[in-house]
Amino acid sequence: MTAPIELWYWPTPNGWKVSIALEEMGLAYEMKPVNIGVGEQFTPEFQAISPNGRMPAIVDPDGPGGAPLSIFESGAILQYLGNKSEKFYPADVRARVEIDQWLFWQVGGLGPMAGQTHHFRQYAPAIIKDQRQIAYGVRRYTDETHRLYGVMDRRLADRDYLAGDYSIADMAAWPWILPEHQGQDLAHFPHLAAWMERVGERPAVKAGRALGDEMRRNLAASGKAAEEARKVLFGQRAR
Ligand SMILES: N[C@@H](CCC(=O)N[C@@H](CS)C(=O)NCC(=O)O)C(=O)O
Repeated sequence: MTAPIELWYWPTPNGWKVSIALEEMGLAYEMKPVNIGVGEQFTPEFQAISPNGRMPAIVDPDGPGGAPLSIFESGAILQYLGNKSEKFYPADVRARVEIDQWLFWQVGGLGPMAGQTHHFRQYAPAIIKDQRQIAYGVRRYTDETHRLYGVMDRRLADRDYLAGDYSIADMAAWPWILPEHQGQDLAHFPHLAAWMERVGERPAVKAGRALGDEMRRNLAASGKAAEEARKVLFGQRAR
């Protein structure tokens, strides 16, 4: 029996993409917590796997040729797992290009933009005293997230999934639709709302989304631990 894939993980939207994929593909894995609120992303052990100091990352002890392989960046991980399992990422070039477009749209657009929306709406108010200083950021990223929701809604108007059959593109995007944290109302996006429900009902999505839930801390909360975590996450300069 081969050793399980190591999943270096913390329960956040980027982490959920990979926990959902591993569950969907039925690949054996072992979760290695990376508590990003206390700085575990900066340890030499983790940075040897993920030089950008961000999770998720994986180590497959049974990589190509039987040798171990480590991977950082959620999009690259999803492509690798899709190739390995031969599930949710067909080899046909047209099908694959369709998926890759939406996967890259998520990792280069929806994820970073919605991430900034979270930052300005949820965390910045606890860091910046003068709320006028964050108003532009709130508006800029909330509006951009609104636009991206619209792109997805139009795409899903005549299909059930982003790129043909259910795929790694859906696994990447689903964890990032968090309307209550992003100043959005799904009532304006009926096709996106239906897709959220369709994907969210899948047992593997439920299991991946729940992985390590008990470890999660509300960074927007008051209290010493949340304040310390905000310093770790939002006070970074070159190390
Ligand atoms: N582009 C990366 C983004 C990963 C990312 O930003 N991860 C966040 C959590 S969602 C993280 O590790 N943050 C730690 C930090 O900011 O120090 C990916 O898609 O994997």
